[in-house]
Amino acid sequence: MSTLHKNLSNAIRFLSVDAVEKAGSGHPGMPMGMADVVTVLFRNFLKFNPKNPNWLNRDRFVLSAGHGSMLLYSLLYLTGYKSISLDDIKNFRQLNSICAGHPEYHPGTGIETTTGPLGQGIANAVGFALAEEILKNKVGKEIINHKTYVLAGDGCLMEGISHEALSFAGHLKLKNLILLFDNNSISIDGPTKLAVSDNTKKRFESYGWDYVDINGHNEKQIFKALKKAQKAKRPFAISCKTTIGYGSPNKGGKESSHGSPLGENEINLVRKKLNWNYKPFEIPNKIKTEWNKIGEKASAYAQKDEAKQQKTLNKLGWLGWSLNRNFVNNYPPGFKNHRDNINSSIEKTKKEYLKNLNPVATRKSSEMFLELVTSLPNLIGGSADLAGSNNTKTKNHKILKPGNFKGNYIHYGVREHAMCGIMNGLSLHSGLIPYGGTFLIFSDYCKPSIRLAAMMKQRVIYIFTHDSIGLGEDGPTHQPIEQLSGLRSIPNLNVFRPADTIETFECWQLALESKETPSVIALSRQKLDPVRKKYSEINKCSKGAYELLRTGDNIKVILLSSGSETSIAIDVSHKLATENIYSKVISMPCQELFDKQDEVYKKEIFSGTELLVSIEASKTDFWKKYTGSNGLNFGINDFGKSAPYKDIYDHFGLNVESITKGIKKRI
Ligand SMILES: Cc1ncc(C[n+]2csc(CCOP(=O)(O)OP(=O)(O)O)c2C)c(N)n1
Ligand SMILES: [Mg+2]
Repeated sequence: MSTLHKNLSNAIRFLSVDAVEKAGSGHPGMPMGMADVVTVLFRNFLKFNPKNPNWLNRDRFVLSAGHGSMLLYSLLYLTGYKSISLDDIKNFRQLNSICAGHPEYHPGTGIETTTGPLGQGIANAVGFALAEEILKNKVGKEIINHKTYVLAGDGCLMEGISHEALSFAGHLKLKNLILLFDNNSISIDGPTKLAVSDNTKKRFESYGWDYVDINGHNEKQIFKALKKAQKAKRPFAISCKTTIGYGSPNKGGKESSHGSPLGENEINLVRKKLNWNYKPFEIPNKIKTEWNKIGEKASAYAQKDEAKQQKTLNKLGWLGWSLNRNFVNNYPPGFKNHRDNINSSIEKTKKEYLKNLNPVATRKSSEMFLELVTSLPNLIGGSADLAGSNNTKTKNHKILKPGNFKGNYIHYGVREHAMCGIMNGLSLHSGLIPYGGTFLIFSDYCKPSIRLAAMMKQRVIYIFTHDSIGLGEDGPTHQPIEQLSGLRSIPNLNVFRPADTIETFECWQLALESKETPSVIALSRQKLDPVRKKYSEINKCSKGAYELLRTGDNIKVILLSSGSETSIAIDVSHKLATENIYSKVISMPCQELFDKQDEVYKKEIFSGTELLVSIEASKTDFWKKYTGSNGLNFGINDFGKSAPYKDIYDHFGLNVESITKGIKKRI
């Protein structure tokens, strides 16, 4: 091992050790173990630009083993990113420090994604690699042609999502994806053999990956493996045998170095053993300069590449333009025309629909909408093996195939969790807009990735169909009850549940325009009667809730509802009116948007009477914030039933008769 390599990698080790020590918490073991591997990667292979971290054609580096965050912060600081200073590192894990406990995505900082929940980063990396292939196909390899590296540990590979994502990457032949496995055979509880005895090599090979075993502390072996990976025809895994807490005489190779400070005495011993005679946080100029040179060299290459790209991007019209700007804000003129055409076809279709007013399942309404927007080149659809049920695939879609990335529709297979983790990667890469479908009940299989999309402010759209007991005979295992409440409780996530075709169109439009908030669109399996029968240019769903109907001036009841229950609310309202009990119906397709309205609007919605009633075929708790404890909540607080759907509605008292009776008792 060269002295220079030793010095470079030790700089990462000691910054990590010192930062964890100062913070009084953190994970020194992984950065100490993987310092050699990432030093070779950043020094010899990674294409990155500290001067422009947003450089479109940069290699993506994803730290899936997010607990080793200090490894990433050290690298960014040492190579000259402005986003991380030595003071930031000294503030590791302190309030508002960029050096948070686990890496938190911030555009333009070199932190490509938020990691920490193990395994997520692997799925994100598959999304990055897939985005690279998709965009390369659209704009040419002169503009996009880069690698995605993901560093994953034993924990990431034990997580179920890794199986889904790795298997999918192998299937698609994502040749620019390289996984660095920190194979230290230690996790928190001790040696991994306590819990796992997989043959990792066979596992990867069965997925269709190339796989090599190396000594992760041997500079030459690391170099050789990475060199080989550059030319791979399929995704490439490098299993790096490492020692967790490398350099620590008493804690190296042991779980005790995983997740707590080494302690002053032990750190002194590490300093001796690795021959590092510097104070805490001191990186001698000579070594800092060498790291800086690595950053400078990378920048110089990147700048040349960027200049070359700029010319091509200019020729590519609006797609190139928007790519260059990460798809945000101010679209160029070409795009505006395109969007205007799409928008006018949306309005035309709405008007056509309003002439007939047929009952339509909202999943079908969503398909009608998708047919109109499939030509948006940044929209990438898909489903976890439920394309026909979710109605996510239209006749205008082309399927994306292994090794052929021309399509705009992804068959994710039965891999809900990976689908959502991959969609995060697709979105993060440069602003593609991914949408993916499954049944609402299986949003539980997606939840960790949805939460991260919300945290990272990504425009990911979840099409969750079969959104209630209305799915009928498949029974309680398939009938969502508490799922809407669970999703509504995630910050920065819009949960739309449209009541008919017009609302579905409006909610889809809002989801597409929602640049910093992911959206769930919950859709019915069963046909729904239209509740909006007149054309309106205004997107009424944009305020989250609006008055749909009023049967008289002097109202006694306000009925709040969403989705398939809105037409029940309308019927209840009319029924009550026949007995001179007047009411208004508030359609509430999106609680989150409503909660953002000003007090005047909220007051207007709730004005007129004290008795508020909610009707939704799901858990009732979340509605109580509007109805209060004196209100009435018609919903389901138990698991569903296997039966034809109308019988289940009757069973749970979700019909006009039972609800009217319940309301009358209170008036
Ligand atoms: C989904 C998830 N489960 C549990 C944890 C808590 N956790 C953090 S690190 C870790 C062990 C990881 O082992 P490994 O990947 O081998 O990391 P190493 O100890 O080698 O650094 C666990 C269980 C987590 N971060 N995410
Ligand atoms: Mg480990």
